[in-house]
Amino acid sequence: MEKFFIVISALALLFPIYASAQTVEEAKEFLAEAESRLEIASHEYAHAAWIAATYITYDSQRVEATAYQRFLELSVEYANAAASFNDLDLDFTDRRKMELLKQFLVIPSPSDSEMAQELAEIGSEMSAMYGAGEYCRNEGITGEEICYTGDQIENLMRELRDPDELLEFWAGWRENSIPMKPLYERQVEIGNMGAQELGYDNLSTFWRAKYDMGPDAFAADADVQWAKVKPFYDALHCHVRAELSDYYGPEVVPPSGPIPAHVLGNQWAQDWSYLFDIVKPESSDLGYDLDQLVQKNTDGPEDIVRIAENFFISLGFDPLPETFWERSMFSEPEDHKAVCHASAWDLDDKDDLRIKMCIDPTAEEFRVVHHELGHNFYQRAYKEQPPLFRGSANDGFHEATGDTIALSVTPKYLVDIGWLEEEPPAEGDIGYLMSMALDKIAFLPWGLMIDKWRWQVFNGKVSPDEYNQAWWALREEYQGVASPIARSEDYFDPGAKYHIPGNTPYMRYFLAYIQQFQFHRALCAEAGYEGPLHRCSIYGSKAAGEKLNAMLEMGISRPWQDAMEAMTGQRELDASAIIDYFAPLKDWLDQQNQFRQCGW
Ligand code: X8Z
Ligand code: ZN
Repeated sequence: MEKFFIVISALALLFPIYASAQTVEEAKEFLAEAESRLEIASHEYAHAAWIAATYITYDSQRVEATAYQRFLELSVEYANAAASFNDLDLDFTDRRKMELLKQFLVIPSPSDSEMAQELAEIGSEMSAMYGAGEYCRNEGITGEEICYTGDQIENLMRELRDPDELLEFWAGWRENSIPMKPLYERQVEIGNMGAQELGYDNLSTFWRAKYDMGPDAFAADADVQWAKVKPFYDALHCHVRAELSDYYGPEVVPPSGPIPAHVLGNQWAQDWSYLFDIVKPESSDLGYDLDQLVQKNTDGPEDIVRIAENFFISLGFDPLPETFWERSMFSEPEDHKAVCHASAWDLDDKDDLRIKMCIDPTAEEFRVVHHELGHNFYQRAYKEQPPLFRGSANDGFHEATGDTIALSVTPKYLVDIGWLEEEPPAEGDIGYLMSMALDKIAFLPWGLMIDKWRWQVFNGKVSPDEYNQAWWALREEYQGVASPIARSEDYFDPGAKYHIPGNTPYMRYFLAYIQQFQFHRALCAEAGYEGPLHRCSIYGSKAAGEKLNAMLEMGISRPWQDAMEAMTGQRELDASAIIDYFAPLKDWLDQQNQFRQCGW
């Protein structure tokens, strides 16, 4: 009863004129006011969040939490007020804005100031815990204590091949997330109350309601796309497990069952690219090593970013503004803690674009830089839209844009920019496809299982005393990956991945990894390319750039299906593009696996 009173009084204060029967005119006024006030609050929050992410201190977290609380409360008030216009007959644009207003936040709080404050503080605290996380051990003859940041451990685990060391870093990093568990539990509790106040069953339906289709239809479509790619994943898993078992011996990697999670060349076993040397096809030499090329041809982090920027410029996009270079964070700071996980920022919806990343000269991070710039060029393309339409068609589109460009980082492109003398012969294609599949195909079940876990946590199917067990059950079911050591509920292994404490939905990456191949196929056609998709580079194609820009400019003003159609002619997510792209590799894998027992 009391809560009801608080809601009404807050709304009455904010929008006295909307309390009685509403008109279309009032709805328009309401939207104009919401857009303008939320814009101001979001910019204030963005600057505080930038400081908190690039300079982790007690005070920067306090300032961020306060700014976020303001933004959160305002968003919740407008979201609730939007519901009061539900029965009004509005035009397409206004109706869409009302819906977007309701779904604006990632985790809504209930309209209760104390809970909004608690939610904001939990968010800051967990992000800072993740960003400041480290693993320390005594080393050398002096036994001196050496500490490794999360970013340093991530880098080490790419190249390390000693299974004991790998296990030590793997387990050491997961000590950091233990204290996150009670915070996470409480965040879910408050978020569920917030979602319910907005008329959703829980956060699971709230998160799945953002895709211009019903929440259950969305989840079902993801399963359908996954089912199409799964045979490919199974074949890759089978080959990789066999080669790893040969390499490490059956005591470390058993030839059957799931693969232990610490030996896949990545802290989270989400990208297997760094296993290339172990699993590569002997008969098909890739002909070059992108890690070495990046090291040889670039001179520090900023230079890597300039090369990626140049790709976008070649498509007809304007160069990034001077402030991008002045204000971005390209390297891990030496004298203070920062959140190294890469992100792209737009601080004023005009031109204050930045990235925050601890760039190392590796092939993986070269791709990530393209990924991040994709966000920035998208943000700039939709900045002319009204505030509520400044967003990607759905969150998968934001994630797919830079990756689509990175798919054009082919041997031909490397020749174009002078990094390679000549294109390797077609016999190297299987090697190339293998290197790409270790990234793109290996990722998909991970991309899917993270939010499957969160959906179950949100809707109560998984309770806090089952968090870790449910996590590992999904990792085994989808990825065929197992924990190398027993994990009890004392641990909170989901928290060892940025997006859980950072509260970033993850289905966006699953979608992106599928649709980037649709985008690549469409842009290659637009560029007039004919030939196998994996050899296509759209570098320098103004036609492809225009096509891409036309879609980016739409922002989220139309259902994503319209944006997909504008770009690809298709109105749906379609895994056939990724399957076509990798088809030659599938035949090769099937041959390799002929006499192997696959599955786990
Ligand atoms: O988080 C990211 C980007 C920032 S939006 C670097 N990615 C996911 C991850 O690292 O887990 C890109 C691929 C998946
Ligand atoms: Zn991203």
